[in-house]
Parts: sequence; C-alpha cells; structure tokens
Amino acid sequence: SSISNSIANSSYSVNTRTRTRKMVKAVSLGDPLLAEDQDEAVVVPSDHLSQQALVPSLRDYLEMYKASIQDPGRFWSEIASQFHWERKWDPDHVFSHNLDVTKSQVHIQWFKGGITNISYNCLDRIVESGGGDKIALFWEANDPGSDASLTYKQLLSRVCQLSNYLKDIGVKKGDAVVVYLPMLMELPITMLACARIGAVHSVVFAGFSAESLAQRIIDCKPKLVITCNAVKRGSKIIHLKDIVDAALLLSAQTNVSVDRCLVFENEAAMKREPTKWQEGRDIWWQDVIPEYPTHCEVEWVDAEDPLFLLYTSGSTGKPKGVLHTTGGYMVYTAITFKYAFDYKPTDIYWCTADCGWITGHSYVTYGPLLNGASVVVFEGSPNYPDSGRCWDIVDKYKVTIFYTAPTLYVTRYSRKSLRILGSVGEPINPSAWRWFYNVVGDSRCPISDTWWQTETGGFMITPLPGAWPQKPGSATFPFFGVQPVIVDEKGVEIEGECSGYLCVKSSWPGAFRTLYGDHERYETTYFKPFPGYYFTGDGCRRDKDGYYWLTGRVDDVINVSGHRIGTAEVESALVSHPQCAEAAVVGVEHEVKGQAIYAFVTLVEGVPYTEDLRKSLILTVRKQIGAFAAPDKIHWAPGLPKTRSGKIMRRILRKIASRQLNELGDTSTLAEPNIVDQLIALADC
Ligand code: 6R9
Repeated sequence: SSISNSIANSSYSVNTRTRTRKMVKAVSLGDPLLAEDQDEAVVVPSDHLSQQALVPSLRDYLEMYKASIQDPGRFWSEIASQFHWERKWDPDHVFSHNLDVTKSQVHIQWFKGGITNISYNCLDRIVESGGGDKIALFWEANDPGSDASLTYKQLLSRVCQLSNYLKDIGVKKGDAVVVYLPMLMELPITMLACARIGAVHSVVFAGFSAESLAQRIIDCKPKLVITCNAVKRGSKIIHLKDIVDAALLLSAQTNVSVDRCLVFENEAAMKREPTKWQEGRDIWWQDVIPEYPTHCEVEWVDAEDPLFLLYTSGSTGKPKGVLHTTGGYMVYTAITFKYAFDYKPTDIYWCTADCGWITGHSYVTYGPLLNGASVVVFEGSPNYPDSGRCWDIVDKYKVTIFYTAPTLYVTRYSRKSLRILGSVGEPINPSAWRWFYNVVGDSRCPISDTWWQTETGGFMITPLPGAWPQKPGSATFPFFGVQPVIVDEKGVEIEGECSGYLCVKSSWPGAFRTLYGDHERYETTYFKPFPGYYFTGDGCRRDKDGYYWLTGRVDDVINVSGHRIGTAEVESALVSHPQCAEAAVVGVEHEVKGQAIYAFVTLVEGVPYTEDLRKSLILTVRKQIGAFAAPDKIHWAPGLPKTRSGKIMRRILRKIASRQLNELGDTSTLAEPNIVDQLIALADC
C-alpha cells in the first residue's frame, strides 16, 4: 500500500540520518527545544536495548508491518493461533468489514465462527502451561503498609467462585452486569468472572456520580450491580454504596429496576454495620462468594459475542456505550501489550489507570494477563500520603514497566528497576517527555507514547522499544495492521508531510463493533464524517520522516488529565441548575491537566451573579457527572455569541477563554457582535 511505502521510504532515511545526528544532539537532550526543532530532535535506542528487543530494528518492523497490511487475514491468524480456541474460525473469512456508509451498513467482524473464552485464555491457559504459581496481581492499598497478592492459580479460583455465584442467581450469557468498584482486586476478578460465563460487564468508574451511574444502568439494564460499601481515597472515605442506592432509585423511576446488588465489604475503609441496606436486594460478597466451588466450567462464546460495554463521552450529552467483542479484542490487547512494552516474562508491570477506563480494561486486566504477566494494582492516589508514593511502589515491587498518564509525573526521580516507560491519555509535550525520559527513566528507558482510544480497544500508534529512534512528543508509527490516514476537510487523503484529521483505513481486530443500542449513532459519529474511513476525532500531523504527532481533539470533547469529557454533558449539567439559563463549555490549555474546563453561563433574568452561585454551579456539575468534570472557571455572560441562525460560536468562546483576544477572527456574522466586548470585559470577574 502507498501508506506503508511512504512510511518505509521516509523511515529508512530516519534511521541512518539520526544515527549520525545523535552525536550532535545527544548532549542537548535535556535542553528546552524550540517547536520547529521538534521534528529534528531524536533519541536513538542503545544497541543493547535494540539487541534484546522483540522487534530489534526498523527493518524488522517494516517487514512485519508490510505483512500485516498485505495479508491481514494471514498475519492475524498466526497471532490468534497462540491462544486457545475451542473451535477455529473459518480460515477463508478471518475478517469481514465494510467501513463505507455510502455503500451499506458499517460492520466489522474478526475470527467469526471461532469459539473461545478470554477468561480461560487469561487464567486456565496460563495455569495449565505451568504458570499457576506466578503472581498475577500484586495489590497495593490506599494506605501504605497494606497489600495482598494472588497467583494465577489463586486468581482463577476467586474468579470461578464469583462466576458460580453469578450463574446461580441466573446471570446468563449476554446479560449485562454493571460494576461500580474501586481498584480492589475484586474489580479485575469481577471482569474475568463475567467474561467466564459470557456475561457483558460494564464497569463504571467509581468517581462518577449517582446520576451518571443511573444513566448507564438505564441504558444497559443490568441483571445486577456489583459494588463495595466504601473506599478510602487519600484520607477521604467515599460511601460508594450510598451512590449506588441513589442511582438505583433514579433508575427505578425510569422503570429500570435491578433485582440484586452484590456489595463487597471493604473493611479497610469502613465496617459493614453502618451501611444502608435493602433486604432482598442487597447481599454481602463475603457472605456468599467464599461458599462457592473454586472450579467453574467456561461458557464458550463466539469470537463476535460481546465482551464488555464501556461508556465514553461524545459530543452530545448522552454517553456512548462502546461495545467490544471477544476474539478480536483478545488477540489485539495481548499482542499490543507484548510489543509496545517489549514484554519479557520477568517483567513486573504497573499501569496506574483505573479499570473504570479503557486503559484499565485493556492494559491492567486483559492485555497483561493474556501474556501471563505480574501486574501491580494500586487502590490509592499517586500523591497520598505524599508525592513520593508512586516511586515507593515502583521500588517495593521492583516495577520494570511503568505505564501512566503525562499528568502523573508528580515528583520525578529515577528508579533503578525501571526498564520501559509508557504514556497515555493525552498528547505529551516534548518537555514533559524529556523529563520522563531523562529524570524518571534515567535516560535509559524508552518511552512508549501510546496513542489509542476507548473505541480502538488497543494501541494504534506507538513506539516499539528499541526498534527505531524516538522523537519526544511523537507517538511515532502505526502498530501492525493499523493504517492511519490524514485527511483534509473534504475527506481527501493527504500524503507525506501534512496535518489534518486523523482517520483509519480498514479495520483491525480490536476495533469496537457498535454503540450499544444505537448502531446509527455509531455510523454517524465515526463513519459519516469521512466516508470509507473510521474518524478518530483527533487532529494529527505527519512530519517529513513519517512520524505521527497527535494534536488533540477536533470535536467537542475536552481531555482533562486524560479523562474524556463531552462539552455537552457539562453544559446540560449546568443548565439543570434552576438559575442557569444557558451554558457553553470549552476546553482551555492547562499546564498540569492538559486541558481545563471553562464554562460560559447566562443566568435566568433578574438573578445576580454571586460567589455562592458560582460555587453552586460547580457543585451541580460535580454532583451530576463527578468531581473530575468540575469546571475550573465559570465565566458569567450576559449573552452568548451566536450566529443569526442561533448557533453558538464556540470558536470565539475558545479564543476568549484562552485570552487570545487579537485572534477572535471574523465576528461580523454574529447576531449581536457587541456581546464579544461585554464578555471580554467580564473575563476576570
Ligand atoms: C486510551 C484513552 C482517547 C483520546 C484520544 C486522544 C487522547 C490518548 C494519547 C492521546 C495524544 C496520546 N489520547 N492517548 N493523545 N497522545 N498518546 O485515553 O482512551 O479515554 O477514549 O481517550 O485521548 O485525544 O482521542 P480515551
């Protein structure tokens, strides 16, 4: 294909060019570089690193990459064969897809007809091949000094007990189970127990409010909700069961009733006594689960049977239920984990993400366990009791692969055990990259800046450690089987050095298959903007060497510390406040969080804007969505800049929010142009 050729040609030249360049640049690695210098700054892997890497050179990568594009069926069949399948897929139809909405319905299928189980592949397969006594999970509690661990054999037993319980209460293949748990070992256990019996888990991040949880419960109508009584986050105790109670009450008002709520007693946070209880519905985990047998037959499922639902923010108010299926997701998460982190069986791996997000699904639970890895699961926050906590954990477990978000580099100093660093969630700027590399990684550990999304299931553009020179701030090249394309406004593919909208041509095994209950929205959001392609919602630049540089969302999604928040969600929370008439939310650059939420609000006539009202508006958002979505700034607006047809001109609001007042552009199409001056005058009120 032309894309792989263009990468091939440009990258070969990088390799030779950068080797000579190293001598000039290597000494200045820690220096701040000017933006125009970015494309030139490279970090060349040491020979030692390359020699031991799974993919030792760019040449090896290109060979594999070309094979994956030229004959995807063959390439992926070979990889899929490493797993256990009760029955193999049809070798003549390894995959089938249509990404072109103008032709017919969009559909993606991989390994259809193949029968497997991901929980079996994560656990039984490892135990049967002699890995039973290896630690699967190291669990580190919120409070230092408290920890636990499970071997693969023990994890399998725990999973089986829960699976048996779920079966016993009538949970069947295809039923949804909502999981509202913090980072206890019971969270991955629950995911694996659902998968074992073919139930579809939907994990809701335990920082979401009762309203947000209810919204998700109403959408997927689970057979039961699994939660815990309370959790300690830093020095605060959060009563999760109360939040679930409120959510179930709200769901019942919409005629979605949930018969059962399984509650894990998280003693470290709170004893069971004070927990509010609904007899008949609520049941303590510890009272029932340990009674069940530690063996549970696997429910074999089709590769295309659903594995999980994960809700994510879009540009309208209603969260989207991203649906992943079993076979393709399994193969894709496993293999991306292996290559992007150059995984070796001796590694100790820690991913700081919560299982409430996709990173926790693919790279805390499934990807690493499918590789038989030892995974650190951390309940707490990285700066509790102090900012050295992260590094204490790295030392304690001798972590070799550390995967985190750019905002998490709280205090930064090197740890000897580290071998590979990973970054995810938002664009990492070159100076943060250099800190991570020079200080945390002691100029020794390659950084895998992994670009991907809830929708993609696994890594899409990522460095492979040791295979090629890195450029600080660039996610570098596509993973095997992934064909990124950059298109212009009209959807025309641009070749070579360019910037535009990032799309993906063709499908890959980890791709999501639909939005739960709304295939039309799936097509409209992702496949209609640029027919023939999957549209990512991200902007992207490709430099002259073929490296990809992600530039952030181009739609109405704000990325706060790696958490996706739809502007429309925050807006609808704000306008639900009785004194708020209208709201427009934009993202502004933020030094630590990447982006911050900036809200313009107009008030109901006659209502004065006060400090109390500002606080109460923020509280409304915290209550409706969660603390992480609270606006950093409320900008009181007497009116919003609108076109004559009534469309809010967000472009102008973004400029006002970031105080780029001489870049407001054309304001002549506004219905009331003088609004802009009023907003500027009120900016610092
Ligand atoms: C995995 C995850 C997806 C959005 C994505 C993009 C941003 C993620 C990134 C990155 C630049 C990276 N993003 N990784 N931007 N470089 N390495 O975060 O999934 O929560 O769905 O967010 O995050 O904007 O479109 P998700």
